[in-house]
Amino acid sequence: MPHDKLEEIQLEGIKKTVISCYENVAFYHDTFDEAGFDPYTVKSLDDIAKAPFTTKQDLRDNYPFGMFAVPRSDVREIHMSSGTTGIATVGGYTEHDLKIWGDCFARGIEYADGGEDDVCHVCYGYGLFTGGLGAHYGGVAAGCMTIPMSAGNTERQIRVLREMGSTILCCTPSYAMYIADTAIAMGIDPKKEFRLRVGIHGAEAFSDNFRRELEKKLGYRVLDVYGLTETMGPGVAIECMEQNGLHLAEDHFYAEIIDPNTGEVLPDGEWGELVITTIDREATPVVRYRTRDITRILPGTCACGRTHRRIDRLHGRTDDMLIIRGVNVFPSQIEDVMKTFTQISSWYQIELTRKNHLDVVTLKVEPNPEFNFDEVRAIEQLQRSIQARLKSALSVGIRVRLVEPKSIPRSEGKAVRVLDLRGDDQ
Ligand code: DLL
Repeated sequence: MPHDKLEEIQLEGIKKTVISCYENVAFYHDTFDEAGFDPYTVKSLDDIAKAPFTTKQDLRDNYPFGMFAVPRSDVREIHMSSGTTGIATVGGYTEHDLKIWGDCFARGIEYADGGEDDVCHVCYGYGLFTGGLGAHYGGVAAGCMTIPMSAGNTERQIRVLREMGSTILCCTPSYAMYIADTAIAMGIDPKKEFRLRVGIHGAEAFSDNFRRELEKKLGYRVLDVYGLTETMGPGVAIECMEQNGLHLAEDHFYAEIIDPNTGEVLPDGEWGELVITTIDREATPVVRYRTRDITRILPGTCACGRTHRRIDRLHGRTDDMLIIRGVNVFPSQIEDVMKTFTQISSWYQIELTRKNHLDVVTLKVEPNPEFNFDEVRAIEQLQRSIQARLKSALSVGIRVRLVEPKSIPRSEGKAVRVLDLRGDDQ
C-alpha cells in the first residue's frame, strides 16, 4: 500500500484510539486533561505529538485492570510482563486483538515465503510471557503446522526438530544457540539432520556476529522480531529476508522516535527512544508509550518493495545503560569491540561489583572452541588486548576474564547479560 494511503488508515485509527482512551480509561481522561490535550481535535498525525507520554510506571500504577478500555467481559486473554523489577504490567486482548496479533507475527513467516508446507516449532516460553502464544497464533494464522513446545527440555526439542522436520524455529536467539550447541555436543549436525529454513528470533538484543554464527550452525536464515507486552507482544516489527531493518506493522502501530532527555520528536534516521501508539488495539490501547528501547527509523524504502517503514535493530535500552565511573556505556558497545576479536565467542556476561566505593566492571567471555585454553600466556595476552581495545573505544577500564567454554549460564528465555552485584561493597 502506498505510504500516504497507510497514513490515512493510521489517522483514522488514532482518532478512535485517543477518544476510546479518554472516554473509557480514567488514567487517560485525567492525563489528557492535565496536559490540555483534546482528543476530539486530532486532525493530522502530527497532532499526536501533543498528547502526553505513557510510561511503564503508569501501567504499573493501574495494575491489574485499570488500563482496560473495554468491559472485562470482552477480554479473552491476558499476558503479563515478567515483573522482575517491580509490579508486572498487564496487557488485555479482545478477540479482535488476538486476531491482529496472529496476523502481525504471521507477516514474519510470510516474509520467508512460509505457509502450509511449513512446520513452525515454537519454543519461546508459553504462559504469561507473550513469546510462546504470539508466535503460536502467528504460525496458525500463516497456515503452518504449529508445534507448541514452549522452552526447556532441550534434548526433547532436538528430537522433535529432527522427527517432525521443523522448518521454522521461534525462540530467543540465545536459546536457539543453546539448542544448536547441545545438538552438536550430542553428535548431531543440525545443518544435515534438521530441516530448518528460518528462525524468527527476538525478545532480546543479539549482535550481527551472533546471528551469523547461528546461521552457520543451523543452516538457516535468522529474522529479528521485536515486540513488547505493553503494546501486544512479538510482531510489532519483523525483519524481511533483506535482513536490513525490521518492518513496523504500521497499520497497527504508530511509531515516533524521541530524544529520551527532552521528549522532542526526532527526524527519520536519528537514534532515540521508540514511542508507540496503538492504532486499533481494543482492550489495552496505549497512547505514546515510551518503550525505553533505542533505535531509529531507517530512511528510504526497503529493497523487498514493502512500504511499511523499518526500524533499525535495537541498540539497547535507555535503562540498561551502565554508568561506570560517570561514563555511559551500553552493553552493545562492549559487543561491538568483542566482535573485532575472532578468538572469542558471543557468550559473555558483564559483572558489576564495587570495591572501595568504586565500580568495577568485569567482562567474562568464553573463547571459541578452537582456542587453546591451556596456554596461560595466550590467555593473558588476549585478555590484555581486549582490555586495551575496550579502554580506547569506551574510555573506561573494564577487566576482561576469559572463562571456560560453556561456563556462562545458558538460558531458555532471555539471556542475562549484565549481573549487577554492586549491592555489597567488597
Ligand atoms: O519480549 C516480546 C517478544 C517475545 C518479542 C518474543 C520478540 C519475541 P517483553 O517481555 O515485554 O516482551 O519485553 C519487551 O524486550 O522492550 C525490548 O527491550 C526487548 N526486546 C524485544 N524484542 C527485541 C529484539 C517481549 N528483537 C522488551 N531485540 C522490549 C532487542 C528486544 N530487544
